[in-house]
Amino acid sequence: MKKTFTLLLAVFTVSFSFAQIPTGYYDGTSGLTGYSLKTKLNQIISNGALDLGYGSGTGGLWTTYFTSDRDYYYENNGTLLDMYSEKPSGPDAYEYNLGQSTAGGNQCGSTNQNNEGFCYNREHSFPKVNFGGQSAVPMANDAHFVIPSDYYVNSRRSNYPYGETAAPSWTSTNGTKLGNSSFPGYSGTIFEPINEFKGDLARMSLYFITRYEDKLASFSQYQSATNPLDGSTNRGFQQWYINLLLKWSAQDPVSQREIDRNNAVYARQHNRNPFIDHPEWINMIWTSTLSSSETAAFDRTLSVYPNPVRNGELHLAGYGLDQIGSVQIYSIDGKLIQTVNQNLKNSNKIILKNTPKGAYILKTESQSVKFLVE
Ligand SMILES: [Ca+2]
Ligand SMILES: [Ca+2]
Repeated sequence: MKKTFTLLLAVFTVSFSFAQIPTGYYDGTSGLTGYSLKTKLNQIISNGALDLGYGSGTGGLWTTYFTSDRDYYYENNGTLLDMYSEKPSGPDAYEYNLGQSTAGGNQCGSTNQNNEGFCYNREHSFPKVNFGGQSAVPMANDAHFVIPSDYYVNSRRSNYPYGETAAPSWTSTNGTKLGNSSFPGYSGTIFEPINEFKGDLARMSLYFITRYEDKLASFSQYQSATNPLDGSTNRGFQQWYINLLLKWSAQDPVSQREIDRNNAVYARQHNRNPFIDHPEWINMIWTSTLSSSETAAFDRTLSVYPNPVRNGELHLAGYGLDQIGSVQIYSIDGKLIQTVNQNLKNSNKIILKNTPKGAYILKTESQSVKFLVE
């Protein structure tokens, strides 16, 4: 009897914690992995999605923020939750009331000021210049990645990709940084949010390349040095950016605030961010498998020595190694075994893990090579 009750309770608890995902919303995803899962999610989250407009005065995104972006988690006072100024462990340097100034709010109007704390506006967390600007809808109006933020920090961010910097040239009141990238694979200027929100913003960018998968090829006309899109419809972003977003998503897992935000945006816009509902899908899409063309294609300029590998470590040789910031080791049937985030400029030695005797594929962003372990 007790056992039955415990089981019922477990079933109840599970169904309760997912109660906000509409029944059947993700039907058809079972058994899918890799880019076929991503394409299925594209269909699901595009179906019935509303474009509520950017909003002038009180409409569109300005209205959505009243339910999606309030602080009930830190100061817990219902002011705007701005990820570029929120200080999770201390009082914020400034806080914003929602709404227009005529109603006592701090929404930006026609005058702005070049310092923090003056007003909040709308920030395309994936920069709109990368997909055609404000007239490119529904992208430009999508609350799943267009977030409220301080006007001045937003303007300092400009169109730079997210990233990590070891030498910030500017730091905001909550520790958000601007500087040259120290993340392997990119050396341009980047914008680094605080740790608390790295996963939130990573899952927003992964949403973008899934929701707009069928439009990604058309965005290649907006390619620029600061645009991390790679022109493909499947992977979406350049490999270094995928590596960054996957790292951030793993180190800052889904929080109650993100779940609440996803539900609030869904209530308005009628579509969801699947990577908040099912964060395990991120690795299933971007790292779990090689496509059959990738397992077939090997590049002769990259080599492994010694081959076969006998003592659990290998070295890489070839042209352009100093540009490589990460490699993946796959089993011969295309399953990811190990990801090595290491700048090969510093060392070309790789220590293998979980590789019993057999054949493997080592893959960099642009090359792959087969090797044996004995
Ligand atoms: Ca706050
Ligand atoms: Ca977070």
